[in-house]
Amino acid sequence: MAKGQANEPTYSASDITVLEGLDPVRKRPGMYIGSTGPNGLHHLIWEVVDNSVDEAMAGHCTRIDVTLLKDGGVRVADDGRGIPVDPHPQYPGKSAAEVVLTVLHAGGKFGGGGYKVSGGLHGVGISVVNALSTRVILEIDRNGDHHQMEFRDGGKAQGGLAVTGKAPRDRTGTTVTFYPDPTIFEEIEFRAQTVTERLQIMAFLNKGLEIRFKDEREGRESEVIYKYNGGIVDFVKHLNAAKESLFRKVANYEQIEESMEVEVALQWNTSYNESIYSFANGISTTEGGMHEDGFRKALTNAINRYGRARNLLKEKEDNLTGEDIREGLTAIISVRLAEPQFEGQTKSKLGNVPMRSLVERATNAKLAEWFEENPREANQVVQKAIVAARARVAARSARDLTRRKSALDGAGLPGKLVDCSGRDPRESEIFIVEGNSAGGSAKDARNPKTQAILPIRGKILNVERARVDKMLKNTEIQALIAAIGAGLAEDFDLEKIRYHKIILLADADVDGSHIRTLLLTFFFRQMKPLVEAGHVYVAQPPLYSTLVGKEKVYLKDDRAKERFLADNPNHKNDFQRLKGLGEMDFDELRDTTMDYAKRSLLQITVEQAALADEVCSVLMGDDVELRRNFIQTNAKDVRFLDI
Ligand code: 0RA
Repeated sequence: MAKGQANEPTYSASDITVLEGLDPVRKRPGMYIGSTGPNGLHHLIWEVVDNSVDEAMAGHCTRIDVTLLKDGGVRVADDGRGIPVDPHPQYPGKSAAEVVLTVLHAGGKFGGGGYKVSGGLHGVGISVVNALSTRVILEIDRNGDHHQMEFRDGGKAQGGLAVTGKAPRDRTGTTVTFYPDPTIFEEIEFRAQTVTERLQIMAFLNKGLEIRFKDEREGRESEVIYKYNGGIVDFVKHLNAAKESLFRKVANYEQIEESMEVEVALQWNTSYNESIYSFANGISTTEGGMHEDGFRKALTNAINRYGRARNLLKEKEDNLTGEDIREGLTAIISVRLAEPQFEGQTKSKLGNVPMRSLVERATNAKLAEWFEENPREANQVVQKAIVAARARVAARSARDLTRRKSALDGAGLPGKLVDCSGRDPRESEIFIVEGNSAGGSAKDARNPKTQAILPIRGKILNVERARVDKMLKNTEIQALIAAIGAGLAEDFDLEKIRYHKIILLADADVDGSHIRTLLLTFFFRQMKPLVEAGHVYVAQPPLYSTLVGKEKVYLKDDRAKERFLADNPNHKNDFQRLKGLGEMDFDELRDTTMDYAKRSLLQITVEQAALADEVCSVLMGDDVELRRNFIQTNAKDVRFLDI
């Protein structure tokens, strides 16, 4: 019988099976931790650490140690009050601690105040970690005793909680050691960087809390301590460390009401990007929400009021827009509330309406006060926003001009472009070539029906360092935009691209690497969908060639050469070193970059483009030490991204 018809039996309470214990978690792990991939695996750590952080937020814990053990386990130790060890009133014969680890959603504090981390996938309880582990060891120091208990195979208690000795003098705290179940997870290897990134943010968000990370795994030993007495003020300083801040001070204010609190820290830098990061109960809200809305609205309001009051903005002038004001802004908004509602596609948008009003009121009152107390800084912010507003108007007219131009003179293609004759973008490619001479050889070697050539002169503009209006005045940039034919930034329309392969052709030396980095930054910042859809490529001209009989064989680099020699021990050690694009002859250029069958192209990923962007943004910073560290860890090339 179809569902919902009149005589369908009705359900009564007795029909609903009460799911006991942890079986449901093992049956549908995704419901509790999101996935059984790397995200879900790391979620186990977050779950345990969140409990310790809750204890810190309640004012009872000052230090958390997270250790990746040699044998694949994870240990999280805190110096909180220790999970209660006395018998649980509702579960005869069981300690409260055992209940916390074996009953779903029993992880919360029994009564008492404080904000529990309880949104989205968080706050499901340590019992979930127990359910998804082959082994869990629980240790509690409380009432002067050291207690211990073990669970196996998805949370089966191996005897009860037992006193195994004395606690170290005056010590209280909880230590949870767990081993993820390999039959549940696709992979059970933790990634240190994923863990440390998160721990560092937790330390920033919990002022004064010391979080130590230790990797004891063989060959990967490392140790790091995060402790920030300045909290989110230190977070802002950290984010701006690689940039040039507009002034030294970091504005900071907080407001606490009955069941909600907000803390904000902000500073401007001389860049043109906005970096606002918001959190609710320590959880990153990447989709924004009420707290961000309230902040933005009040920030715009406070700056305009200040500008008017000080006559920095004249009567006849328009108000500054939020966008102008947020240019170069780095801000952290951290809120805590009793029952956070996480909404949106990725459940990372805060939905609690009263939070908007709290953040708005706090910002209107306290940020305005900060501006009054720091007039020099406030003036700088207003001046920067005024310049941004002018640039915005200039950029609009520059963009309109570009648009009108292309509407008027047909395609409006740049004079330097050697276009292909074919009109199907799917079959067309454009080579962006460094220098005019290389452009000339490329023109001879190409297939004129499908391959276009755009020579560009030397180094293009670093778009990280220039505002949109300046960028649009640059002739090389103009040529790029016009040739690709799909606009830029918000107006970029992937449907309109004139070529499906945008191929960067530059030498394998430092200069070539520099120009590639600048171009990738441009595409990443201004035509991101192009990168995301995989239309951007780098041609990799080989370093060597050699003759096998009459056929010329190309070898990418020294490794390829060695491998070739190993495979062909009788080959005469006679290799020609190719000097670079400018000096390649017609055949060489055709074989290595133009000929579909022989050439080697590297499709650029979003990650690679993002890295190029970071290289550009770091290179403009003043912090030499940070710059050196960044380049050493991220870019093979000493100066630029080497792909
Ligand atoms: C329930 C009640 C109390 C503390 C905790 C749980 C607690 C849980 C975890 C998990 C990791 N570390 C933890 N620390 C504490 C309050 C106990 C009291 O009132 O003394």
